[in-house]
Amino acid sequence: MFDLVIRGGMLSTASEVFAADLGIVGGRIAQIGSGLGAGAREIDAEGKYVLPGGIDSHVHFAQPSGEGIDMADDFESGTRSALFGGNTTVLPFCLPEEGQSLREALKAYHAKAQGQCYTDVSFHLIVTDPSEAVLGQDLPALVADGYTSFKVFMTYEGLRLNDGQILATLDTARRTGALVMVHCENEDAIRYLIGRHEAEGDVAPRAHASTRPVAVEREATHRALSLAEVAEVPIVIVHVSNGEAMEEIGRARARGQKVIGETCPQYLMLTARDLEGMDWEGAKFVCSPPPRDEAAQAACWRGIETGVFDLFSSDHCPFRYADERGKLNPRGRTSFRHIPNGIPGVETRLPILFSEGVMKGRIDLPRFVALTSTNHARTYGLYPQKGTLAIGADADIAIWDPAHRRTIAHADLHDGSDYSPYEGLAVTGWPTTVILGGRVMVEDGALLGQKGAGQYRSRSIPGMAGPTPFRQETTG
Ligand code: DUC
Ligand code: ZN
Ligand code: ZN
Ligand code: ZN
Repeated sequence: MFDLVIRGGMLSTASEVFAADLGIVGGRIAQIGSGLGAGAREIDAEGKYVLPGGIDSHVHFAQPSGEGIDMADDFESGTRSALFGGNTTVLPFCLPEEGQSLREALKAYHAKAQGQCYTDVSFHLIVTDPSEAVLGQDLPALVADGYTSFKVFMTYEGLRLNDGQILATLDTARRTGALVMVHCENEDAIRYLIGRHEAEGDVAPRAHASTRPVAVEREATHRALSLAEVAEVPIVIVHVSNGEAMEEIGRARARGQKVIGETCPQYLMLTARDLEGMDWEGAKFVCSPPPRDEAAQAACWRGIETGVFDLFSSDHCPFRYADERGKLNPRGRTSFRHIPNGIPGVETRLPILFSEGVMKGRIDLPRFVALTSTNHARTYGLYPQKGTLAIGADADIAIWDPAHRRTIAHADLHDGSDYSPYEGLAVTGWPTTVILGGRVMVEDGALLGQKGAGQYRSRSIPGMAGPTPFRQETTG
């Protein structure tokens, strides 16, 4: 007897689509096949797709964002929104505050997440202080404890690392097997452009995009890839926004480098013109890198189709729009430079790619599953426990109704922000039932699960569990 049987659905993994029933026992997938025996509970999935739960490996929840600014989501609202968008695991960032060690910061993030989550959670570590003690002792100990990925920034005062610091961090990754994600934008070039625009009185949100042009991202992408080549480590280039940065990734791969590329919904669906809205409304679309133009969108779609991108993540980084402590903070009203960077999107990531990608015939269902779940698990050390439908894997499942049509409206979403950048977008297909570890959390769009059902998950060394390890054993 199964605890739960999902009957009559069309299953998809990252490699194949097939009709089958799926039986769950003890929170794990116990059997996949036709005519399975009875379950204590049964779900009729006739006419539906049964997919591995989405894994969003790039989200920001409850992250301190500077004086007077609040992030709109804590772990409760952020994971609830993720869940309703078909996700069962999210990977937010742990950002140490001034003077805090990574270990102390993690303690604080665990405390914020404890008992609050609707999805499983794991943390990336943002490295802001690559001192000898951090690189030599703290990080290796944290990797051994299952925090196996770091993020480094090439932009933002207070976060950015210089090339030597990035190399030193990459070297720690080389020694420990951790994986480094890089935010690629040239801070000095941005500073220069901000100075020019402000001197001309060009301070509206649109100037955010003008001061972070493609060249700034392309150069930093090239530099990050070169540093990874020198350090002989794989690297993740996060939130790639345009074709020129993609070409850098292609060239590095042609040289034999292992590069994981990530893009996000904003680079497929938005352009810099969205930053031009009346009365500072463009602030709603301020994120970094900024959305670009139609040619960049088309390039990113090509990257989704052809494999330049392995990961499609939301980069959910929510601030409230009509809020003194959000996008419309008093200083942000004086210059785009003070508008917090980031937009919400954890709930709309999967429906947008399903509708615009799968339903419009740009990608097939296995590619959708790879981009939204399997590759995230493989890349960050959660596979094969997560990211696939296989016997023994966690029963983390999203049941998609491909006939469900809706127009995205923030009023229907579950995050803590007060707008969606995709308001008014018509989509076809929605994950109407979501199952976490065998528990039905959302059914036909209604919340059944309890907060706290989502657990912290430690991770193994990235890439090692997949069929193609990132680092081959070298002989001599
Ligand atoms: N980088 C991110 O990854 N997210 C939001 C803002 C940023 O610059
Ligand atoms: Zn970033
Ligand atoms: Zn200008
Ligand atoms: Zn981000």
